[in-house]
This record gives sequence, C-alpha cells and structure tokens, in this order.
Amino acid sequence: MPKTIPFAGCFTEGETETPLVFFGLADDTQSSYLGGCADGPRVIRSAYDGNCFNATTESGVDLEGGVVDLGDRYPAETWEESAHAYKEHAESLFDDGKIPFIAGGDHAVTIPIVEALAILEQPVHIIQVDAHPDLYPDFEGNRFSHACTGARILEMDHVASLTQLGIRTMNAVQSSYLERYPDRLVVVEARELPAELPDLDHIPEDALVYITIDMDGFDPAFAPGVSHAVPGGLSSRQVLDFIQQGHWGLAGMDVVEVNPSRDTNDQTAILAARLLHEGMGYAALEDED
Ligand SMILES: [Mn+2]
Repeated sequence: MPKTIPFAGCFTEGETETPLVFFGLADDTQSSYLGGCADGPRVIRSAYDGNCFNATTESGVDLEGGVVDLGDRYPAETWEESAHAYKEHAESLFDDGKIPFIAGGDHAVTIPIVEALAILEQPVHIIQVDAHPDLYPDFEGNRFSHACTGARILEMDHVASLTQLGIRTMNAVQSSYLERYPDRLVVVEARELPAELPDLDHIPEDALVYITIDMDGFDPAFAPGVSHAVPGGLSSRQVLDFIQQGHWGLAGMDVVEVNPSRDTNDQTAILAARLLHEGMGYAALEDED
C-alpha cells in the first residue's frame, strides 16, 4: 500500500495563492446520542486519498497544493472554553481574508464559527443541509447541544437568514421557531425538495453565504456513517450540484457529523471531503474574478 496522500493532494503547510484554508474541529462533546464524530477530521483527510482521487474538482479547478492545512483543534475542559477558542481561530482567519473549510466534529462546532462571521461586518446568509432543524431552545438542559445549532444561529444579529434543506424530523417544539422568525428562517423539508435543489432566490446575488452540511442530511444510502441516520434524505448528486451552482460569495463552509464508527468503507468521510473539495473549487473560481 502506498503512503496516504491526504485530501487528494490539495493540502500544503506552506503558502498558497488562494485564500483557501482547512482545519478540523475534533470535538463531539455536544452530541446527544452517540460519540465518534470527533474522529471525523482525521478520516476525512485520510479517506480522500490522493492515491485514489485527484486534486481537480468536478468544476475543473486544480487544487493540488492549493489549500493550507491548519491541522485540528481539540476540545478544552469546558464547552465555553472550546467555543471561545474555535471562535477566535475563525475570527483571525476571516479577518485575514481567508475562506475556511472545516471538518467536524458534531454540529455544535458550527455555532462559534457562525458567531465569528460577525467580524466581516456584513449580513451573512446561512445554508444548512440537515435531516434535523436543530431548533431546540435547549436539549436536555444544554443550550449548546448539537440539537440547538439552528436556534443559536437565529439569535445572532449578523445572520440575515437561515435556510434549511432536507429537513425530515420537524416536531412541535422546533416548528415554533418558524413563527418566531418568519422573515429569517426558511425550512425546506426533504419531501418537498425537487431533484434539482431550489435556487434560493431569497438570498441576494453576491450576498455573503456560509454553508453548513450535517452529513445526516443525506439519505443513509449515501452517508451511513452518521450518529442519527434518518431515511428519506438527499443524494450526493443533488448537493454537489447545489454547491457548484451558487450565486453568492462563499465566506466559508463546514461539513459535520461524520461518525467513522458507523461508516461503511469510509463512504461518508469520502463524500464529506468531496463536498468540501467542490466548495473550495467554487470559492477559488470566485476569487479569480
Ligand atoms: Mn445538525
């Protein structure tokens, strides 16, 4: 077996011409059900092996050595400390004009990253692919559970909208947020989604967008390696097309909830890497013009 080439050969530890950076948040402390996704970043790097995959995106962008790998961050003693560190890390990158691509970790890691976007001093539109709306005010007493990510994001003033795609676990507690935030929360349930995902024309042309993909948004046939596999989800093709066809400025992107202990042949880790790779390609193309 040849030595693994992480992330299809896209990574470097040196300088790049592009603003693209990658890091992992190896933290599953806010998971409500199963542990395991702290191992996500490690497997996302190694499973998307350059011996098997090349560095050119489907959209034709060659990213060989084009992305700085900043390594992984691990949880501190408390969530408050961890979240503070993740936020500061992301703030310094945004402030520096970088576009971060992040591998989780559970979905709670998205909260401090979206918080950090405030440093850009522009309204930001968040797009969330997920089986779950994550709209619990708190989950079993924890306001920072991975089941509360959407609820916390909506409390942030710089978030112009939160659009959720692929939802199929809505319940009464969570749907109350639709009445609470009628102008900022758009929920598109999986059963309403056409084969081609919608254009999201409520997001203005060239607006700043951050994409967060919970891997359980996919059908378990495409992504079995998640803690909460919910039947009836999206396909790889639908979401890859969606990423490529955006009409916005991509500020950053995360892919969370890859749980290698539930995965089959690294299928979910490879899809997660592939989504990040296409997101990087989209951002690189935008950076050119
Ligand atoms: Mn989620």
